[in-house]
Amino acid sequence: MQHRKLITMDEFTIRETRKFPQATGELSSLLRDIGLAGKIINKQVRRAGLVDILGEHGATNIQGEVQMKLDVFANETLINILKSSPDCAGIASEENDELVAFEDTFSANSKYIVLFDPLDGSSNIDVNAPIGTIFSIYRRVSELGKPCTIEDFLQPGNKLMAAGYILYGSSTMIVYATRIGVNGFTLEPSIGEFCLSHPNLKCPDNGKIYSINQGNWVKYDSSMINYLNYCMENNKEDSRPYSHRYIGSMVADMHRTLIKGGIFIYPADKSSVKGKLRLQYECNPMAFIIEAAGGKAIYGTGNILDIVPTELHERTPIFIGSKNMVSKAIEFVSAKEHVS
Ligand code: AHM
Ligand code: MG
Repeated sequence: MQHRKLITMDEFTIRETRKFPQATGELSSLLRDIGLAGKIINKQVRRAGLVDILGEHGATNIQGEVQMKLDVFANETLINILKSSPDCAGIASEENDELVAFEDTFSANSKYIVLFDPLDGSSNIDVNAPIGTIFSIYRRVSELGKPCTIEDFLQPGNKLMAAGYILYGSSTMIVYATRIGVNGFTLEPSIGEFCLSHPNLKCPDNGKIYSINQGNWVKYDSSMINYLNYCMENNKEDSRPYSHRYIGSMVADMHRTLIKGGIFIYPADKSSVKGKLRLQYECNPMAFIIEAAGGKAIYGTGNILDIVPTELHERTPIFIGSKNMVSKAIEFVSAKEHVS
């Protein structure tokens, strides 16, 4: 095949599918649908700062349509696109209390279900800081030909087929992982295509950045305090003290962690005994991506990906990033078993 420098995500997913003669192309086509939703959401995100001069959210625009809040818009965009996709049997979203099973014949015969956080870190919108969409794809376990069921959505992360995120940052990127690796694509706005820019991403085994909301210090237990003191101590051998970076937008903090190495932590604390972040919408997909890139993700003593969820909107503490940094954190953090 002739070497081509510019590879779009669509072209890439088709090439990847061809490596597996038994593959039907359904997973690739689902990833392309999510990429399409990402482009539509991106278009609205890029106009977010103009809302005040073009009309408040909730106000009626020139076309007579009521303007939606961005997170609601992102949620509806993903649901509508996946509903019309022949490859998705149903979805669960951080924004919806219940799962949505698509009941038409095509959808009922689809193999896959999708979970997503449509616009994570949305409190950052007001200050023009990066935000993101996070998604996970599982093969359903319920009977084909019928609507999907809750069992499809309560699978542990180690059953994921693919997961990824779209980062609306200084540029817009989609990064997704399958069992064969992690690849990143940057949106080239002039042609409206995600182009392969970060092939075969690997998370460095070590890093120099720790990322946590240190403002919660008074709520942390002594093991967390000891670990944070370790991060801030001088040590020439492993370049401590580490730098502290915390955007407060998981997708942005995790993207930096994936590329540069480091550790991202959202621990349990005295007021949130299971932490803040959601297992199925935030932690599992990020854990799957980081592990596919050679990193590590734990909740305490065990791996995030091994937690069997018991409800749709479960939370878990998370320590995720460069494998050596996460291993070091385990030494400090008193084992807090995940309680579902
Ligand atoms: P959200 O789903 O309501 O946007 O909350 C998730 C976000 C993450 O992106 C981020 O890592 C975390 O919440 C920040 O929380 P905090 O402000 O407590 O540090
Ligand atoms: Mg979120």
